[in-house]
Amino acid sequence: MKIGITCYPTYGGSGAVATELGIALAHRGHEIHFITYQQPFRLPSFLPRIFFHEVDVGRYPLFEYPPYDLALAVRMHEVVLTHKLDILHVHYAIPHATSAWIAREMLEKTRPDIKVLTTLHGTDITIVGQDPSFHAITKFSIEKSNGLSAVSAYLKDETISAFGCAGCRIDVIPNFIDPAVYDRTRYAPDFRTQSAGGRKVLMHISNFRPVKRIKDVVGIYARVASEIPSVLVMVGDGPDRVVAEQEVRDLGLTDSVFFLGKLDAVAPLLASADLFLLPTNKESFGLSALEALATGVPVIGARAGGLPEVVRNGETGALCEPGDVEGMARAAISFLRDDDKWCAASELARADARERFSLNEVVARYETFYTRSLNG
Ligand code: GMT
Repeated sequence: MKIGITCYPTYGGSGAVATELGIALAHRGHEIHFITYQQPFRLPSFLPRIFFHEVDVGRYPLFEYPPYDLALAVRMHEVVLTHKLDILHVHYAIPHATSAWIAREMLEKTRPDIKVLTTLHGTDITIVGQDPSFHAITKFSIEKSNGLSAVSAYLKDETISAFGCAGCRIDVIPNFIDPAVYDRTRYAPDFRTQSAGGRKVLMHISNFRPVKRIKDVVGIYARVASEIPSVLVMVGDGPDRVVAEQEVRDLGLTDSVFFLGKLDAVAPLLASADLFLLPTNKESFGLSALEALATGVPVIGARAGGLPEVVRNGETGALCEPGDVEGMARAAISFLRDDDKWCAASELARADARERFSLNEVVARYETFYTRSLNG
């Protein structure tokens, strides 16, 4: 198949999943065309059967808000015609599903067979899509897609309750990991040996947006650190990084909290972690948590959104009510104090991630999703 993939190419789970899906599909013989405003961050410079088409919005003094959605639609239209694509697969509904719908309308006469498939990832449904400014267009674009998938059953249910989507079929296709990459035996635990000085390592990776409850991450760590020699490693960047840095200063923890900024490859770093913290309000899936589990790192997080579909509470980690910083800290301490408990959770996490979320199985489900839409 010839598949166009559109996603947010910079940092974020949806862009990571979309890019790794494209790479895996190319390995399986499909031709992949990324149509994005920047080279996707997880895409290496060259891979066979993978092409990158940059969307250039241009600049014009009249445009205080350059119409990216239209530039994207025009680029999609052009790439479909030039490269004879079968499918446009967009990740994150806004504005990608809308641009793809426009492109399909433009192709009505020349390529009436082109299919638009949309994968819903999270805040496109739970936050942005429900904002009154975007609700109607999100509902419209979802309903106009030829196929829909959501990364968790929770997100599927949210989509139906927020948008109705009468008659929409939504396939639940979870996110995935490459077991060969998320394998702690492959990497030297450099952070642990060189920066943690024998202390336990707690880790958080995100784009530091308010939904992530970054202050809770620091709060959990502060309670753990008062009982167990440990460090906190914060990976990523975003609007709440300054909030977290201030909280760390206020709590006098600057010597043991490390802000590493954005990193492209997190697998080697995860190999140094003892616990992963993800107290997000409503995580539709929690790709970073899955990457941690696959690396054998138990996850402490919120019993909300799709995270309970990823983390087995009490087995591969612990989930508490959102905002229950005390409870999460107690759970973290119980894993860090008991080596047997930690080892059992770590091994189960690694095995469970491989059993339920391995790249090959999940990518095959996307292929079925594609084939069904082409035949439908
Ligand atoms: O929806 C977002 O907030 C952005 C998106 C992203 O690009 O990182 O995150 C969502 O998609 C990821 C990949 O499917 C999921 O692992 C995240 O849980 C989800 N984020 C939220 O639901 C907050």
